[in-house]
Amino acid sequence: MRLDDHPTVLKVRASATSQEREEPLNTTWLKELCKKAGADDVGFVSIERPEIADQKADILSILPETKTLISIVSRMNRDAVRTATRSIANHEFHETYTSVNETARHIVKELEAIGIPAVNAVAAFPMEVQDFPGKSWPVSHKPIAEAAGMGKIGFHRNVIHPKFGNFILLDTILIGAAVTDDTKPLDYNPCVECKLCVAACPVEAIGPDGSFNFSACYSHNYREFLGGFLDWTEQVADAKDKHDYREKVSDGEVVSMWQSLSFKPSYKAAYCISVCPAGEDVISPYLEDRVGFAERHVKPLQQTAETIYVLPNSDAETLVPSRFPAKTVKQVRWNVGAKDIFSYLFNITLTFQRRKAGDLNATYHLRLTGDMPLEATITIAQRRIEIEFGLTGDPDLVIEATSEAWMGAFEQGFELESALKTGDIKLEGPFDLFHRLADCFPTYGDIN
Ligand code: B12
Ligand code: SF4
Repeated sequence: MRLDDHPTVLKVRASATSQEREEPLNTTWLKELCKKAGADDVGFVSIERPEIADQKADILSILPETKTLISIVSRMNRDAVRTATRSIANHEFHETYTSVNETARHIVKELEAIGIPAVNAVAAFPMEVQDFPGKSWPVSHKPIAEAAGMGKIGFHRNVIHPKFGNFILLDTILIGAAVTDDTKPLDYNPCVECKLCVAACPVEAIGPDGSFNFSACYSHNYREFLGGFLDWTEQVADAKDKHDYREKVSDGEVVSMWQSLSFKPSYKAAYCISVCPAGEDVISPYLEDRVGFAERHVKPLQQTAETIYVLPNSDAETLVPSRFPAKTVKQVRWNVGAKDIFSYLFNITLTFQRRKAGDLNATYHLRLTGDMPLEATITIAQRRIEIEFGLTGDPDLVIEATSEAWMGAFEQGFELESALKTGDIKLEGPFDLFHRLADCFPTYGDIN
């Protein structure tokens, strides 16, 4: 049969709805469509906007026709997210993830029906995790939401909506059409810098100076997600017998893992979101009685008796027993392994421990030799770390090392003296600064 005579071709050609559409799409109409589909708020960002330039290539690899991004906001029920009964809070997170994805799918269907290419970039999991620990999220919703005027990133690094506060989850739809009007970013940040998020986080992932300790949040809050699951399977594999296993993992932990695998994974905390008073709909009780607000919403979380997962020699390990006597710490392994020296250097920014850095103020020149030669400058000052490629500024210590020796330098059992003897590491400057640098990180490697 000739293609021109095929029933599909004949039907399409005879059809009046030959998928013609007017472009640019009218944003009043599009906003109405999104709200009808269930979005609580919505904004539009052109693919050409500078705020999202670093994401453009990733976005076009998902949908090459993309011209506009629709940022979708879905509200969570506040008291469910706030309660110290975290199974209820977790249910609220998961139900909202499901509903924001359903809203986005519905919008995509409507757009596809009128001939507009569209893809829901998905609110959370599933992600591209097969490349773990590489970047697994196809699209970063937070910067898109900020560009679309849906809110601003607050002290705790979550987007705070001007009205709904941080009790929202985000999603992005990529569409192959231009729109009449882009929405503009907010001209203020709804975060009131009360630092209740700092007070509530059991692992101080949000530093009082606004820094974010990725490894602290990831090791505790995400115990029953990616890396924590790898660690748990290794505990099973390494156990000599059931008694040995029971010593390492409590029945409650096993059952909790079962629940996460059977239903949806449980966040261990997410307390930063629970306690945030920002946003027009949220802030009144805080304005009326700040102490009372903290008693009601922060204290119950601080006083919850629970296991807190920490990396060996991390800030959290030291901090939890003194700040939260009701909580018990348990060491876990850092398993966001690095495949090459670039990801290794990035990895150390994720595991930097600000309190352990203390008053260290030093510039390190790192010269890596061998298969993966590289030069980098590491600066530690005011409890923050910065890494730049190339050698800049006056170094306090020059470290020359083979890439392998350098990658092993923070592992359990590393001995500087032997590395200096073999010549795998050479230092120019006070040796003490090498130890001070290593002390800024938790101990990587196996837990005894
Ligand atoms: C990666 C991720 C995380 C990471 C990093 C968090 C972070 N601050 O970025 C971890 C696992 C720690 C995490 C925790 C949580 N997350 Co989260 N997370 C994401 C994800 C997938 C991407 C975030 C992102 O864009 N990061 C890049 C830039 C924009 O953020 P950044 O702060 O500058 O970067 C930090 C990290 O991302 C990290 N990083 C950057 N690049 C890379 C690359 C690699 C390989 C690695 C390992 C790390 C890493 O280093 C940076 C410095 O700390 C998004 C979903 C999505 N697809 O967008 C949800 C998202 C940001 N998470 C969300 C939520 C709710 C949470 C939690 C409350 C847990 C929960 N119940 O869901 C906690 C809150 C922790 C906090 N205070 O930030 C919501 C936030 C909603 C809002 N109102 O803003 C999002 C948007 C999901 C959604 N669909 O709504 N999350
Ligand atoms: S709890 Fe306070 S400091 Fe933290 S994000 Fe919310 S408003 Fe900002």
